[in-house]
Amino acid sequence: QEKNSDQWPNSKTANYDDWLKSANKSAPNNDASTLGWNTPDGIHLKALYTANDLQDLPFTNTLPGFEPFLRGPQATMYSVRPWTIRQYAGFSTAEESNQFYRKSLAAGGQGISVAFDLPTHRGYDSDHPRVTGDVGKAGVAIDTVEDMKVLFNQIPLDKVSVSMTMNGGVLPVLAGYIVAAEEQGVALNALSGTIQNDILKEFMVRNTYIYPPEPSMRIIGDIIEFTAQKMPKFNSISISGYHMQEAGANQSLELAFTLADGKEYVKTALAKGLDVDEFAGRLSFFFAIGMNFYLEIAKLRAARLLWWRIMSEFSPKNPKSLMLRTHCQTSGWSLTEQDPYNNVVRTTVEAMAAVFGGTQSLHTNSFDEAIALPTEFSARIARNTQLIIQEETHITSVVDPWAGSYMMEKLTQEMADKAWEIIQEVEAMGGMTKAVDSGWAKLKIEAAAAEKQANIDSGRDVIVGVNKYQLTEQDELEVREVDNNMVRESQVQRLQEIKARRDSVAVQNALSAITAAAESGEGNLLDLTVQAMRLRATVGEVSDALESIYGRHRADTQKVTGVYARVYDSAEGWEKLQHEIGQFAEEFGRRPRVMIAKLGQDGHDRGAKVVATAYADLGFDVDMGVLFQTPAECARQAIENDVHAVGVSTLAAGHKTLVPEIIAELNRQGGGDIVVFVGGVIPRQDYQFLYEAGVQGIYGPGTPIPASAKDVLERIRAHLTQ
Ligand code: 2CP
Repeated sequence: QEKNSDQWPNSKTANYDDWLKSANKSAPNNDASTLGWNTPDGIHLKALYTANDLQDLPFTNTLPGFEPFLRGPQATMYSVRPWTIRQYAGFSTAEESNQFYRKSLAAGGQGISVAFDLPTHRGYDSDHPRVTGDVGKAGVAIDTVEDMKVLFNQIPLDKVSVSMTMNGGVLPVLAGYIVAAEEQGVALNALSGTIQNDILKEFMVRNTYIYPPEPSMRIIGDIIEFTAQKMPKFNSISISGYHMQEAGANQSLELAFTLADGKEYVKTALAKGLDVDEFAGRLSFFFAIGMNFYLEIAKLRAARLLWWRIMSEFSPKNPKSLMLRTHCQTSGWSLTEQDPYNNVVRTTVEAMAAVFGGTQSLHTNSFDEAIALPTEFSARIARNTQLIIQEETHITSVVDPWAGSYMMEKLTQEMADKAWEIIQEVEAMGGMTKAVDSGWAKLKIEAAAAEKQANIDSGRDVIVGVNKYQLTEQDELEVREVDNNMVRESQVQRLQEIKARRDSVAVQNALSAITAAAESGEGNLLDLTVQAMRLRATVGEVSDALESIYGRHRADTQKVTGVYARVYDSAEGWEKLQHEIGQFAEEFGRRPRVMIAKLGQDGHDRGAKVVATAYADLGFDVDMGVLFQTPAECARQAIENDVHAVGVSTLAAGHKTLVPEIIAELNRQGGGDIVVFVGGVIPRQDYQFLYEAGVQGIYGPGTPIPASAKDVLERIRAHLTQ
């Protein structure tokens, strides 16, 4: 008998056991229960999720714009207003960066995000002798309000929101922006934007701190107080996990440490006597979005859930105090130097994860960022990636589209639980300041980084074009180069003119008031800095005024051991290389000794730390250079420690100035026999220049560490036997 074609046929129902039986047939070892992926967080991402996975989950039926905000801080999210396209940029002089911002706003950018150069981050004026290789390199050089005014020329600061990535040098930079706005005729309470102002992660991973932790926390408290009272539309902090993931942290570690940092800042502001609702609604966050697509979406959903949980403890009355709002940036670490157009695809996938996770603001990386600063072309593709998602795909029409997915709901809760465990561990230590101070948090991230690198070097984690499907030949890529000397000269000239024009006595008095407030603990440091910057004090002078009381923080150089070897040592060649190092020791009476150094103000030390760990695991004697060394200081340490080789890790484009200088210093101080090699972000166009300067080996991103180690060993040997 024919069935009624208007009705669906009955479906035979299957249960999970039926599925397992069937799946086992095609699964390796006939065991489908292990299919999927064990994430570095210790979560098992299963091959199949079912309705059973939703049982017992407490938050699968909530709504966006309402507690616990898992589904988003706004009721309508992107269906009314998509996230802000906010591309982080800045290089060379204020004039050049201003041109770049204006073009980018005209072409669809929706907010500004300023990258400052490393001297500004570390509180040095452009004429300081420690920063010759760094001025204008990885961001724009700012010395005074005059630079700030040029930076924002013809950009209406009452309309365009401005994010500034600044931590160590936060007082003079934020004050400079405030005064520039004032002189544009914009009232303080009309300013909207965000200052990064997150010092705890600087001590863990980013390293652009100036003062030790305690006074640094006071500065943050003063900024939160000032902005809460006078700049109601300004986000006083961007509590950042981004750099933790960039430094190697897995998603749950990034999430946990970031939220624990957030809690610490809340406590700092409360200790100043502020009411939680006065400031909590203007705390914002910043996460990295890497290639673990599902985990990243889950991470953002879990972040909102956990922040609501944490903030509930402080009993705020305004729901905004419970909401996590965040900026995201696609992962710079996931970009490859090899076959770089693949990076457009990576960035697109990551951008989609950020959007599915419900970010408020997004930076998409340019495909050439593993090599140099973005060109206009690569910056356009990066911006258009977001515009295409916003305006062509209709992804924005639906709020939290992954809600209700068996997998996504389960994963969100698992991510929240994993991070919560770590947060509890931090609490047991007495909070994040203590966890950071003891070095524990940093080592946790470094261990994760070493493990990740070993997984890549041994081929377990695939990176297309790097450890699989490599190109035999690669076309040269056009890169942007900054003429560092030109920028420095023009900055120095402007500094001299300003110093000649200003009322030096008034400036000196304003600086003394800052020093006095630092010493007494009284007064608001941002308020006092605004007064000094109005009078044309410089970034360096304000920093010195504070440093005279606070001192400069020096990081210790502990490193993890054994982690790289544990993951890698099953792979081919490991034992052979260890054996060769043993032979070297027998032959020359000691192990090969290398110093891994960072020069100038480049504090990105993930690569340096991972290499140091792996080399030590292989059997080298390894010394770590002190961060922020000048070439002369580095050469002295290398000679005193009697190393065979110095490896310079460079990520901030200072190599063409600093590497020839270290070689010259080694020669000058009697260490001409020390082999110099270089690793990090170096455009291929610069290789010949470095070889001619005397560099013996260059190991770009993606070089397996054992391969570089073998090469270094051979070069040392050749040197000793020549
Ligand atoms: C948004 N709004 C809405 C809706 N969506 N109102 C009603 N319905 C909606 N659906 C409102 C918001 O409430 C807000 O108004 C306004 O629109 C703007 O939206 P927003 O979501 O606050 O976006 P935003 O102004 O872009 O702010 C986003 C963040 C902010 C995350 C809160 O902190 C930010 O822009 N951060 C960027 C940080 C950054 O760029 N960092 C650069 C890192 P109200 O404000 O009136 O509520 S560079 C990193 C490098 C790597 C480094 O560090 O070295």
